[in-house]
Amino acid sequence: MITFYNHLHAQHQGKVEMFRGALVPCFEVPARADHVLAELQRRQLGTVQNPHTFDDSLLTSIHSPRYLNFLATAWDQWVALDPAHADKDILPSVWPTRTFRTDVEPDNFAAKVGLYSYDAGSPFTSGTWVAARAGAHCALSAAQQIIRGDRAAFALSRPPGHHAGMDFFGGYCFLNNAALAAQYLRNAGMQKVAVLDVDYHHGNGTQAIFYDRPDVFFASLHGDPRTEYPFYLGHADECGAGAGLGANLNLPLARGTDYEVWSQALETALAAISRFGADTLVVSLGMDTFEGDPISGFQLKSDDYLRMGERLAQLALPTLLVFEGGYAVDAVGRNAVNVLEAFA
Ligand code: SP5
Ligand code: ZN
Repeated sequence: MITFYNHLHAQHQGKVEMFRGALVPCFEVPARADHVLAELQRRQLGTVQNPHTFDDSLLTSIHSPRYLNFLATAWDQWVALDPAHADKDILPSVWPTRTFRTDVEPDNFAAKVGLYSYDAGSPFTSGTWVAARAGAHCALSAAQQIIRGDRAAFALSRPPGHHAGMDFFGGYCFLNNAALAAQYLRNAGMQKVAVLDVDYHHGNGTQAIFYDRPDVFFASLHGDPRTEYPFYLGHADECGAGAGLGANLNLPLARGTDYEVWSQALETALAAISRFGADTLVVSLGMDTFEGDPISGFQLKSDDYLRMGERLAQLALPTLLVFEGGYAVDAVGRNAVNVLEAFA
């Protein structure tokens, strides 16, 4: 399986995120992707390439022009406010919640940051736009590889993507790589694309992007949002809307879930994907379901990822895997490559 590796990922390097009233070191660190790359190379699992470049206009297939403009200019606006900002991360501190307007873009920079975000855990840094854009290009390159006839492709990138919406960042995500890939596949002639999100956290961005569409099925296994991030989406009664009714499936699971229970939910998701009649599969491959993950609550073991990879391969669909979360840095390479090796 070919891997498109985001060679610019380390340019996104947040320092701190907000947690319980304090700024704590980021969990989403460059070493995550470095370890996956090293393990891929150690096991010699196919070629690794830098992404192809794509026109920025492809990003507007998913994201709004004003959001993309914000991402592209945010760092310069931040440093223009005060040169001393150059060694500080951008974090939002004010948001337009219910009853506020979001149609008027404010001039004030802090207000813009809040307009385009939903949490204080996702620092925007000097290289965030460059890294996120190259990451989107990894996902698009992998989609192109599928269209060219490959059975599978892997987009190895950070920052991750599945929490990013049409016009907002959050959950360490800025551009929705899986959604961009799914839309690329649709534009290139695939008729029914299924996105299977196995990250510990619900893929709220991906769900929202495709919620009213019948052509992209979204299925997610995740920690129950009553207790787990991102809290405000991901419940079992979210089934899609309008023409997309029936094309969204959420399988929230309790903290402490192990592979025996998790894999039963996987069977439910795979059966729904089959009934949908998917011709292509995009997997949001988060590794934060691991028992050793520092911010998550499932109990999957390293060997379980071999079983996961085998099971995904049995669907016999062209499959694009996109790296998402996973914060047990020392294990993330082993676990991710277990999925890929068993799949191949
Ligand atoms: C892509 C992805 O996995 N994003 C996850 C974003 C989670 N952000 C909230 C993290 C809360 C951290 N809690 C720290 C608990 C320490 N015991
Ligand atoms: Zn996650």
